[in-house]
Formats: sequence, structure tokens, C-alpha cells
Amino acid sequence: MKSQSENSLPPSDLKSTVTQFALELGFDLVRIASAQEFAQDRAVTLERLKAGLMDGLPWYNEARVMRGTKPEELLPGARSIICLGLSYNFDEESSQSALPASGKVARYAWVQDYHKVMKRRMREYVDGLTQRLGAPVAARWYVDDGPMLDRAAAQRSGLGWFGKNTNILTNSHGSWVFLGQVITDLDLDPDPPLKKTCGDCVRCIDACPTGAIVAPYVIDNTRCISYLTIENRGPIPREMRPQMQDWVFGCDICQDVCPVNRKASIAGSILWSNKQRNPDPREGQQTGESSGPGQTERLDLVELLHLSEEEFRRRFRGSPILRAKRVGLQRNACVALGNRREVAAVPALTLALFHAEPLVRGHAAWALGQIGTREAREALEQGESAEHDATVLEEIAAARLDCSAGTLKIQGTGR
Ligand code: B12
Ligand code: SF4
Ligand code: SF4
Repeated sequence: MKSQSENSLPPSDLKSTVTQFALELGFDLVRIASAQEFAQDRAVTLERLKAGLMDGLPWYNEARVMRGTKPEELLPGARSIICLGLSYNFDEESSQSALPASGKVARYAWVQDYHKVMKRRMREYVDGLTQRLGAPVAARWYVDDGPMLDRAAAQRSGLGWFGKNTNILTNSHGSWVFLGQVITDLDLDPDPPLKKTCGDCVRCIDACPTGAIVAPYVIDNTRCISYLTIENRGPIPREMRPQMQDWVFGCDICQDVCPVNRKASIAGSILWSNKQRNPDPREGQQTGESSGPGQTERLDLVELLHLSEEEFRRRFRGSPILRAKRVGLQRNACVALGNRREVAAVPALTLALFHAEPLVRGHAAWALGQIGTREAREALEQGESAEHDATVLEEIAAARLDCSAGTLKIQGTGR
């Protein structure tokens, strides 16, 4: 087999083979960037790290940023980056919107885990390129999972432009796109960056309920609901909880309000076959396991509180929701129930006060404090007398104060 440097295709044919093949395999967008260092993005990102804006993500450190901004370190001989986009703009009416006490899930988790779906296809892509070009292609590919700054590469290639909510916006699919890159030794003609900007719009900044977009193009990770519900393994700071509405996994507010997304095409890639969306329930029968996550647009919050570890794994098999872990999801369910003041959930929250994990007990106490009915107060008293963990006792004391403040408020308004 010839080596890549011996490849005799004229540059324009080489580029069109590379892009056409990606589209054939189901990627919605493909553009080419040069594999030069990302020096400016590195400087910005290191500054953000230093300023504490990426706090809470121990794996996101200086060494990672240094490596991820030098494609040559990731693939010796790197010449080009093939930037890929896959839309997840699903438009289906959720059959679960009618659930009485449900919590919202970010759109990206309505389907099977995109890391797996895209990575599998990217491997096929690289293997297929080798076949089509008749020469081995040196390549490394990432989807969220590597040190590369996925958005910086997409921006350089003109696949999209940076929105003020920090997401990459695309002309055809808005920001509802997953981003992946194939770093390669192929010498491809780079595409130019787009010249578009958000202009005067600041809707996402105004709409973010936690004030996480601290300036245009700057997110404070520790304030973002996406971080708080997915990556955060500990307690959610008490002052943040009331701002989180009923999001139980991720958050889409800054994308839902974005005018660019109003014109976004609906996701239709062959990569999202029916199987990926609504798995055949017969699959996995032999093992007794479901074959995928099923519908996850909204989740029944009380059901979440009752899930055992095994049920959690079965219910969310193949879904990005697994990332939050069962205890994290139950913590989030407590916060959502508290924000919704779900009186009907008091019995489930009372049970959660006796959960094996202090994290869940503490957040259940908070939710009962928000609900503040007589039953909720009694449950907190019961919980207090059985509790030994200092942090949970603190949560219960604060929740009992919340109940009293609620009662005073009602008395003050004569209700
Ligand atoms: C860490 C991380 C998070 C963290 C931190 C988010 C953040 N802002 O960095 C948390 C957990 C909060 C998160 C949340 C989400 N994430 Co996330 N996340 C990542 C990850 C792993 C790294 C991102 C990173 O390096 N951040 C560092 C900061 C400094 O980068 P940045 O914010 O992009 O900053 C750049 C710009 O601000 C720009 N810039 C600076 N100043 C200026 C000035 C001007 C004028 C301009 C134009 C640009 C500009 O330069 C900076 C450096 O390039 C990437 C995957 C990857 N490997 O890249 C996914 C990734 C960014 N996430 C993704 C998604 C889908 C999400 C969520 C939508 C999920 C959800 N629904 O809950 C939310 C969106 C929240 C938001 N508004 O950003 C997608 C984004 C796809 C897209 N279209 O942009 C990615 C790319 C994963 C993927 N491969 O598809 N995420
Ligand atoms: S994802 Fe939600 S919390 Fe995070 S920046 Fe966007 S609107 Fe704010
Ligand atoms: S809401 Fe407005 S400012 Fe925010 S990303 Fe969209 S266009 Fe840009």
C-alpha cells in the first residue's frame, strides 16, 4: 500500500473524497481546519482556569489544555483537522410532558450516548478513507472525550461561530450539534472561519437563571446547571438550588432562547436510526435488560427517588444520563421537587430522608423545607431524631427554618 505522502490524488479531489464520505456516513456537517497550534485559545483557556471558572472539574487541568491545543502532540505529523458535526435537534412531542411531577432532561440526552454513536462511525470513517484513498491514513479522533478544544477547532474550520453562550452556532443546525474531530496527516485545503457573530443579541445571558454566563463568551462552570446536575458529585450549594428550576439532567435554556436555533433543521441523520432513539423492547430479553434508555425527555421525579442501583443501570443503559450516577440523579430529583413545591411527593421525600446516602438525605430535607406543609415539618422532625450525620443535621435544621419562614410568610399575607 502507498503511504499518504505518495497519494497521487489532486488536492481538490482528495478534499472532496474526504468531505463526501463523511456526509455519506451520516455526519451533517464537515469542514477542514489546519492542524496548527491553538495558541490564542490556549491562552484564553489557561486564564479561565486560573480565574477559577473551570473549578469543580478536577480532570480539566493545565496539562490537558497544553496537550489539547497542540495537534502535533496528539498525532505526530498532523496536517489537518476534519471537523464533524451531528445534529441532535429532535422535535418530538414528549409523551411524558403530562407526568405530574417530572423533571427536565437536556435534549442531548434524549438519545443514546453520542460519544458511542459518533466514535463508532468515526472509526468506520477512518477505515473507509484508507480504503478509498488506497493509502494508510494516520488519524486520531475525538468526540468530547479528548483534550482538544472541540469548539475552537469547529470555529477555526468555519463549521460554526462562537455564540455568547459559548456554544458553536451553525447556519443550518443552530447549536444543536455534537462536535467531533479527526486529526490526520492528510494535507487538506483548510476552510475559512465564518464571519458571523451574535451582533447585539444577549438573550442567553439574560435568560440564564443562575447567572452562569458571567460575560459574553465566558461561563462560570460552578454556576452552570449542566455542571451542577451532571459533573458535580457533591452537594449543590444551597443558594443555587432555587435557581435550578426542574432540570434534573443538564440544561438547555441558553440554547432554547437562541434565535439562531429557531431556524435550525430537524435532526435526520441515518446515525439516529429508530433503534438509537426507541430501542426494540425485544432486544436484551434474554439478559432481562432493556436495550437502551427509551424515552428520557422528562423523568418522573418520584420514580427516580425509588430506583435501586440495578434499576437505575437498566433504565438508563446506553444513555448519557448514567454519567450523573444514581445518587446524583436522586439529589437532583429532590431539588426539582423542592422547586416545584410538589406536595404529593412528601411521602417519597420522607422515605428519601432515610436513604443510605447522606447526599440524598440532605437534599430531601431541603425539598421538604421548600414544600413546608405540616406533613413535611413532621417528616423533618422524624428525620432529625434518627440522623447522625453532621451535614444532614445541618440541612434539616436549615429546612426547618425554611418551613417556619414559609409559615410566617403565609400568616403575613393572611393566607
Ligand atoms: C468542560 C465542558 C463543559 C462544562 C464547562 C462549559 C464551558 N463553557 O467550558 C459544562 C459541564 C458546564 C458543560 C456544559 C455544556 N456542554 Co459541554 N463540554 C465541555 C468540554 C469537555 C470542554 C469545554 C472547554 O474546553 N471549555 C473551556 C472554555 C474556556 O472554552 P470555551 O467556553 O469554549 O471558550 C472559548 C470561547 O469562549 C472563545 N472566546 C473567548 N473569548 C472570546 C471572544 C470572542 C469575541 C469570541 C467570538 C470567542 C471567544 O475562546 C475560548 C477558547 O476556545 C467540551 C468538549 C471538548 N473536549 O471540548 C464539551 C462541549 C463544549 N459541551 C457541549 C455541550 C452540548 C454542552 C451543553 C449544551 C450540555 C447541556 N445541555 O447541558 C452545556 C452547555 C453549557 C454552555 N452554555 O456552555 C458540546 C458543545 C457543542 C456546541 N455546539 O458547541 C461540546 C463541544 C461537546 C461536544 N463534543 O459536542 N460543558
Ligand atoms: S446551560 Fe443553563 S445554567 Fe448553563 S449557561 Fe446555559 S442557561 Fe445557564
Ligand atoms: S441567544 Fe443571542 S447572544 Fe446568545 S448565542 Fe444566541 S444569538 Fe448569540
